[in-house]
Amino acid sequence: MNIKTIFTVSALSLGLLAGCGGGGNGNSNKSSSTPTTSSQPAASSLAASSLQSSATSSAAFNGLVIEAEDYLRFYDTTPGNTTNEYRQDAVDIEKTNDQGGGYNIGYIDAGDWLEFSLEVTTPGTFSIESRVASAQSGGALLLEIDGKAAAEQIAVSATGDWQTWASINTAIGDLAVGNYALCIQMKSGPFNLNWLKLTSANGGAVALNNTPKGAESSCIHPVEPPKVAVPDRIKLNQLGFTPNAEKLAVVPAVDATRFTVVKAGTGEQVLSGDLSAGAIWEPALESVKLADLSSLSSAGDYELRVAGVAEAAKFSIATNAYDAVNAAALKAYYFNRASTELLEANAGIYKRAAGHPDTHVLIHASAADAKRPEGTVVSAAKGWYDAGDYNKYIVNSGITTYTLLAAFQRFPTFFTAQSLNIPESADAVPDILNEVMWNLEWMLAMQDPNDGGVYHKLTSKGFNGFEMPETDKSERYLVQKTTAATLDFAAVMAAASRIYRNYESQYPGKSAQMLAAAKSAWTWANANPAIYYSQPSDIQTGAYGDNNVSDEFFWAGSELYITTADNNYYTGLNTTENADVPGWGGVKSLGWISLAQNLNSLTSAADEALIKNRLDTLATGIASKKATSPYGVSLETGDFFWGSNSGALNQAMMLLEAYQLDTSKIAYRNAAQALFDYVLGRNATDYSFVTGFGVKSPLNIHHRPSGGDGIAAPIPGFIVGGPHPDHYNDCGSYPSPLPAKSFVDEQCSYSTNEIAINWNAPLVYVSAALQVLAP
Ligand code: 9MR
Repeated sequence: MNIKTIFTVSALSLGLLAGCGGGGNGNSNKSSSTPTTSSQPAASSLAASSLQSSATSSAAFNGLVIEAEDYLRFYDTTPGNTTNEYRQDAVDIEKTNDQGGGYNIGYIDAGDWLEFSLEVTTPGTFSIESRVASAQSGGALLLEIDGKAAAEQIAVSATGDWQTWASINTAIGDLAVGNYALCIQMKSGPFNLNWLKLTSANGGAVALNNTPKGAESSCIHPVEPPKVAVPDRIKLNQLGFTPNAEKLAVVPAVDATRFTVVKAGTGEQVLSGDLSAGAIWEPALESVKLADLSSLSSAGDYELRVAGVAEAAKFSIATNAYDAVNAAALKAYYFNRASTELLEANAGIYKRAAGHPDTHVLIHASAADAKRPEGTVVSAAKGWYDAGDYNKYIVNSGITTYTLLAAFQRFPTFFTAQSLNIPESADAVPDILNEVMWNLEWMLAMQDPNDGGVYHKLTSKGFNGFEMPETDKSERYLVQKTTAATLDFAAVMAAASRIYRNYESQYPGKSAQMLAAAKSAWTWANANPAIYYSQPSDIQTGAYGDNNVSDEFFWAGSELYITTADNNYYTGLNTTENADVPGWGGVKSLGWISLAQNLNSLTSAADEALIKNRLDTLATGIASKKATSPYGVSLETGDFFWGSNSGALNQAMMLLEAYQLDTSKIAYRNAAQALFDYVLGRNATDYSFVTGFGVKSPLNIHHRPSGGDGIAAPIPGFIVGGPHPDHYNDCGSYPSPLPAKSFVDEQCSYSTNEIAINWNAPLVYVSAALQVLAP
């Protein structure tokens, strides 16, 4: 980025068009480049004398066409040159199929800009025609004259293809005689830009100037550094608390030093206390104080009041505070089932037809071998859709399915008492295990019976539109067997085999089948220890790529050891591995969790003290961050990544695992409660991030069924990904660049407002755990 290039005129074929019309039709293949963010740009510039102008004479002014590729200065947010045509700086220029040929600017991202210099020779009222093409909607540009907006931002909607061109005419008003800098500010991409044409309806005339105006480009707008703010409301867990939970609220750093709590309705004061000193929480640059309401433990409805804060915060205390959110978070899996109709009796208003039978799935070239050549038809029905899309990915299914089983293993009484009203609810199996079985059956079908290897994903070639499952008829494929998918599969199957052993009469033979599947997957992975996912060129869906599988070996080895009691698996483990916060690409802690959960049945080969220590060390670190946080939560700036809410909940899950090994460590439970409070409202966005729960929750989630069903309210019980500052240009603008505030409740925001099965799973675990462990 910001590559300053020596530019010679001989390298150019200068476009000297004076008026192009009509839309070309092309088929160039284009996608937007990987975005990077950057600080304030420094302009790159051309030698002033190196360009010729394409101005027409002012005597008979018929319009001035400015070829986009003939900019004088530019800024490009992405490093490198994707196309290497025409000029070799960071701007991506490609040949155009538009009428008149030549070149267009492509791979446009928000933040890019191009600068030209105009010489108005006769005053007049001017318009600018922008020649654009895009296969997607959502592009936008802003025309600036001398650094000031010359018109409203121009939306670039889809033209049908990257080389199907359309003109957008924009009035820019009066210009007097003189020299002006024209800036094309790219406000959101991707789209392509071929040229701009200036015209005047009342006799004005303008020519191109080859010298950029001023030493400093007026296209550069200094970015105001975000300022510390005092929030305008109290933030707390919008679902309330169980009686013995630590109950913290974040309060704006107003002058008041005390808080009071009154009973809702009667106004009777039941508690008052000191607020903590004001401090700034860095991820949101918010100046806040903390109110500790923990000494209040009687069930009821309350209001927290602080002088100087306009609105009191309502909250409640109940022993079953998290029953409903837990059941909804689990029921969300039912709503994301593939290959089945959702009946009104179970799904209510969210009933829908069956989609994606997945009984006719093709082996993709990347997965072909002698026994299953490309195009072989395989059946791999059932399973859950991964997220807002309709594809099914083994790596992400691995951690998801396991986390639900781990929740059941820890809290069997809680889950056995629960009824989700799913089709299997009447049987003798806890609903959570019925639901998990829906995905396990699909996972089993993802193993190649010929060699034990497991396909990475079942997917269509690209993401389909926002339609209901039954209307998506895209061909679906099994793509590439990988070591990561095979090991995740082995781990889940070994763990599931232990749990479903107790349900042999309901699932005859399943436990044994799963263990055998785990073993053959393990064998394949050891024979193929480094086959990493590589996205084939014709596939565009989620990658879940992972080039380090030491953690997957650790997890799978741990599960096979626990299930088989074969010491060879344990001695093969790299027990120098520490525990960390798990995620789809980092799963070693799932092994540590299982070892901890099964301490009573491990062979003497296992080092009990070591296992406990691994979890305890991690929990100590997380709890100490919470202890010093102005928000009373362990999250720091680095914790705001894609799916940050699941990062928070996975931290909480690890804390709660450590707490259950030593229930004197109440700080671990409190730190977990804080993270749970965070996702349910004690955060810088004021959202409860779970659909249908809390005072203010996301309405426009990136979830195809919720977007396509014609029902305003999204399906309840899904946690959205949450704030993080890298937006991949998915939506026009975000309310703040600050990590903890970078969230928008828009369907376009797949980077912050999508839902995913691996994000819901720790919500299920943590909501059950906190209710059971702090009654
Ligand atoms: O959760 C995934 C996140 O960690 C990655 O950064 C992101 C980009 O690769 O993909 C996320 O997973 C998406 C998956 O690839 C496709 N289905 C939707 C998932 C959630 O956004």
